[in-house]
Amino acid sequence: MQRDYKIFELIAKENSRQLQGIELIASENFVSPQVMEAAGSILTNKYAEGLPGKRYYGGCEVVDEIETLAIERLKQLFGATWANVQPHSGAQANAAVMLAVIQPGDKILGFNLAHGGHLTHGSPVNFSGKIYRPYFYGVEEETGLINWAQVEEQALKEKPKLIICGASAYSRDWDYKRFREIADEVGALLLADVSHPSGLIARGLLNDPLEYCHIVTTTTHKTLRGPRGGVIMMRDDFENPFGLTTPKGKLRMMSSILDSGVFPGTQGGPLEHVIGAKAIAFEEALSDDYMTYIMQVKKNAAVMANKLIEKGYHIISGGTDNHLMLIDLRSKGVSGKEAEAALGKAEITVNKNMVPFDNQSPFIASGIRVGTAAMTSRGFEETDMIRIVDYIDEVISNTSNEQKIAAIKAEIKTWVCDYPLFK
Ligand code: DSN
Repeated sequence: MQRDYKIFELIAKENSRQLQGIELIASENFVSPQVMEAAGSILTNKYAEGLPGKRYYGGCEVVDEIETLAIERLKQLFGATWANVQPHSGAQANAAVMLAVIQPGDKILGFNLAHGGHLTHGSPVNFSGKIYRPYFYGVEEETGLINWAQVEEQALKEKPKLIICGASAYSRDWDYKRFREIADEVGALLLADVSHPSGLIARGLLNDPLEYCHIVTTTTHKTLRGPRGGVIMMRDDFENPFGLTTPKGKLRMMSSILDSGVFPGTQGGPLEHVIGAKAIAFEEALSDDYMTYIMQVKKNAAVMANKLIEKGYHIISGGTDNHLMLIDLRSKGVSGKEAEAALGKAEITVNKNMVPFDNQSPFIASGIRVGTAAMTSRGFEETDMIRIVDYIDEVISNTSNEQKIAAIKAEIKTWVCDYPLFK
């Protein structure tokens, strides 16, 4: 077979891009070489529909061992008693949960996308908003913190079947206990999607969603630093409240219903090469090295937020408890789109992001979201965060000064190329 030089040239080009730039997209990270090795392995050749020990294809003995290890390691990492490691992504994990626990037309209550929520929490352009009836809570305009009065009011008024907590752009910790009290009051199931902060949660740096939420989903590639993918977990399995029975007439357990939500509900064959890579990432996340890493992620984010505030930037909610922050640029007279483009020219990669109560469209947006998980994997520490903020500020204060931005890009390239992608 002829080598596909075109694609490998492009991969090399992307490698240089990653190496030469400052990666601040809060949902990205750099994985270890062994995670990449497993993800690029011959496991991709295997079909394994079903679950370990219960497959629809022969020859699954080895992948059964791999998938079982992934499940066991994930359970250990989060103190879960049940897990499914097959979702191809966080969106797929949420789709599987919703398919399993609610019916088309049922009401759901999630965090408003425009305030930092996620598409799969009920956005009208997503399956979750098309198949189900979405209602939302947001943050308070003044504080940028969860608007509890709105959560309670919406829950009591609409009596949703499912309440979702978790976000894509919220820098504070979540009070899962309070959400559970509200869910219990209205008879809703509670799902936490902790895709962003799951690495911090796993190592006890943030509240534990599994203590109060019926079901927890997360991606595996953000702070958890694994391959791209998703998982679903529970700490306490329970009999389904919908009256679904086994062939023997017993109420089915939620674990079995959630497993069916993944396969055959929303997915076909699991990606065993990715599951192998997930297993490695979970073991890494249990290590002392990862503990040092994730503590540094949090410290770096706090330093970055403080330095930005010192320079006159408005951080939504006034700071961060996790790895990310949402910067409102309205006071700087620059849109999120302009900031993203100008920073991009300097090889500082961020994403424009709507801020709560934004008066711009999502394509323009008034803010940017930044996170520290990726650069911390490259070995960046507090002083490096201060230098990054200085660069961000220089670019944002000079968005149309091409010469200045080119000089910053050159400086950044010389600086960051000394750091490997994964330290
Ligand atoms: N795209 C992810 C993020 O950036 O948060 C969520 O799906």
